[in-house]
Amino acid sequence: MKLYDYWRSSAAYRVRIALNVKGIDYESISIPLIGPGGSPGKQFSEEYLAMNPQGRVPFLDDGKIALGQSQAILEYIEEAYPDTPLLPGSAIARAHVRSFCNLIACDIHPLNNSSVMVYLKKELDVSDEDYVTWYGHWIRRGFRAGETFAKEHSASGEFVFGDSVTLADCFLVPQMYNAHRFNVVVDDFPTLNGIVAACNKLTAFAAAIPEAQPDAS
Ligand SMILES: N[C@@H](CCC(=O)N[C@@H](CS)C(=O)NCC(=O)O)C(=O)O
Repeated sequence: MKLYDYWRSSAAYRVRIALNVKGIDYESISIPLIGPGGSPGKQFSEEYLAMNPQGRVPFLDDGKIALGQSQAILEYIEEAYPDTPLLPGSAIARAHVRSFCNLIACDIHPLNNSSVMVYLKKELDVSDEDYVTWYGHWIRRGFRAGETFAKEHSASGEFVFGDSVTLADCFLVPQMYNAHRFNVVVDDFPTLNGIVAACNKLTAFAAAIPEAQPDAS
């Protein structure tokens, strides 16, 4: 199992958490997204693009499939490696978990990922200050809905969906990490903060944090 990874990629962080929760051994292959002196990263190398034309991380290769896109990767892992399920049993509960995941994966993250930041700053001359305002706006808008969702669904337990870890937690924790990285105010999301604290007490989550990765700098 090879994971093309980067310590600060929140999309790769989701996959690291899921692999750890399921106890799947994997080799992390670092694809530095920023080259020396701010030059283009290794995701744009000919060798990497030949394997993953999207030029992004994460990318997973388990010898049976070579696949990009964290959501597709996570769904594949869940189906191919069903021990320690990360999706609940009923169709309704699974749909709720996926809805929470999409809130982060489709509505928050694409507006804030590194390529958007580079484009806003370099091509549209957006200042650092305005970029941080933009970043926080999209996180807070998504988290307002996420807080309401989590309050309703986590009522019986510590995690987004009650008393066991699901894919929803794999998406929430990296997004909260990014919020802290950019000093976004998140104090008014007590349910989300409580869930993140509970997750980070688990070894699977602690081992996935960016600073614990071999390529962290
Ligand atoms: N929708 C993709 C997003 C992947 C993505 O944007 N990854 C970022 C890091 S979090 C990346 O590779 N950025 C480098 C670039 O776009 O040049 C997923 O969920 O895997």
